[in-house]
Amino acid sequence: MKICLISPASGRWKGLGKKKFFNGKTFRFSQLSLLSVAALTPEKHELKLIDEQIEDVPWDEDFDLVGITVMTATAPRSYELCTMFRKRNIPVVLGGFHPTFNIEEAGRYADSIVVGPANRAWQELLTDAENGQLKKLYHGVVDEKAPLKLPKHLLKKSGYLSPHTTYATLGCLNKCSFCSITSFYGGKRYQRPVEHVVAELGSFKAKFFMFIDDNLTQDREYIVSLLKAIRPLKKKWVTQASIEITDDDELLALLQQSGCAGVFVGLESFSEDALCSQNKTIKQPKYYEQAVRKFHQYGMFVEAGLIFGFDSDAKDVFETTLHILDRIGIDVIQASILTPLPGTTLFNEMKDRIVDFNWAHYDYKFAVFNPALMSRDDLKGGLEWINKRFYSPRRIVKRIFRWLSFPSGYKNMYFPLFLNIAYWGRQFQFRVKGYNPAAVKRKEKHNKKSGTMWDQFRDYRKTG
Ligand code: B12
Ligand code: SF4
Repeated sequence: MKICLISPASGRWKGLGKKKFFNGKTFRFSQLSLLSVAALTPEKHELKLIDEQIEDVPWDEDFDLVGITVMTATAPRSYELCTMFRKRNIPVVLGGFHPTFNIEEAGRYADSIVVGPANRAWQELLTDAENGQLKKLYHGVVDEKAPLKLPKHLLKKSGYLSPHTTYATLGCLNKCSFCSITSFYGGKRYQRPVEHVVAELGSFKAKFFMFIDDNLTQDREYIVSLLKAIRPLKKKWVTQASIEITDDDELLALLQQSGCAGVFVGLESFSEDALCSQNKTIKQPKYYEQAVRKFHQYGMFVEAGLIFGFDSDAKDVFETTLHILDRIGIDVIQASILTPLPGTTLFNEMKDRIVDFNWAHYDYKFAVFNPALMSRDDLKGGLEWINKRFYSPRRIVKRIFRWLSFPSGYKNMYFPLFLNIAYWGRQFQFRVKGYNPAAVKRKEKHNKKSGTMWDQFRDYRKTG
């Protein structure tokens, strides 16, 4: 069969990679979802892999089967593609997080749905498709013992920061209520044999790679043996990690020696109330400064994941957060709006407060529910404001000088510098403006007291 696997994109993401400047290459670092599906495909089939952020869907080609990977934010575009392909009598299969949690909805658009991982399900589905007997639903399983032999030649490599991404573990044992991982992996965590990971890393031609693991460091015994095994490869890499590891100097030293240049840490908020409301109290915010210092001491930059829109977040949360970020020395941020993704505990808790069910808005940049202490516009405006302020050229320069003052700062300087410029470019390219809702409130108060010139003029006219 001739099979086309598609990673869809819509709105400003579609074709973003074709732009000359700030084309989002930095953020397009993994296609493991589709590459993993491709790797499970017997060689007798012909495969094409399309990433809509970099290339167009080849409408003039004939395919026997189309497979689409779907996140909630890309669901509307995926359904559009389903309709267009099915008009041409080409059967379409949907897989990934969104169809897994929305079987009925996805089933209205596609011929088949793969729930969970592709392993086993995809091979069975292909046999059924060849026999013209596609079933509506397939359930997959994780196979952590299978070596990853990913057909990376299918990628348009120039469109990615690095085609060298991999994982050592899948899933996470924590239960943060806004996160889809716990439900997707049934609260379990899977670990690949260390020797498989090392063999795969050894095959990477480039020095730099990325672990996409959600919580790489959760099992100490495993991570220690993995780090010791990858140390001789002399690679440079980044990953997501939990802040609690900053209590473990031996582990931090091993991370540094094995080439870890930086970590993405989900700090989420500096409010303890907010973290408690989401089952996320791994470390209290008062320890964040000390933790960041520890990462820096071991030569790792810190990208903080931040979420806004918790019920305890008032209008001043953006300026307060910016102030703390400057003070504690965070190098990079990824700021998001609290988003109740289907399949999460948060979604069930918030169902009645959601006012926007357009899935395309579930990309962490829109307020899809009514926040408790501000308006939806304030939440969106505040998020854009903090992004713009944090990535202002003045702050970037300051951060880079601070970074250079660290003992071996110049060695890994490339990473925070590159990320800061990339994020600045994104705000610039998407014409992000935003506003500080707290400042607007202050201004309103001030205006009420003294009255604006227009108010005075109007009053004057009224009273003659
Ligand atoms: C790397 C990554 C990205 C990369 C690349 C994504 C990619 N397609 O390769 C980038 C940076 C682009 C990205 C962007 C976003 N991401 Co992201 N991302 C991830 C991450 C960390 C790893 C994905 C991965 O490679 N996993 C490893 C592979 C092997 O597993 P997999 O993707 O689940 O694929 C398996 C199955 O799902 C299934 N499958 C998947 N697709 C298909 C298709 C077919 C046809 C079949 C048969 C099977 C199948 O088979 C695969 C093999 O077993 C995940 C977290 C995670 N652990 O999955 C979040 C995650 C997928 N991202 C998420 C989100 C929300 C986003 C964003 C919307 C927001 C953001 N800021 O992160 C944007 C989307 C922007 C847009 N509009 O397009 C959420 C999705 C939740 C949801 N319900 O949609 C996740 C789960 C993170 C989380 N903790 O909640 N992401
Ligand atoms: S947010 Fe991070 S720590 Fe929490 S469940 Fe998801 S992956 Fe685990």
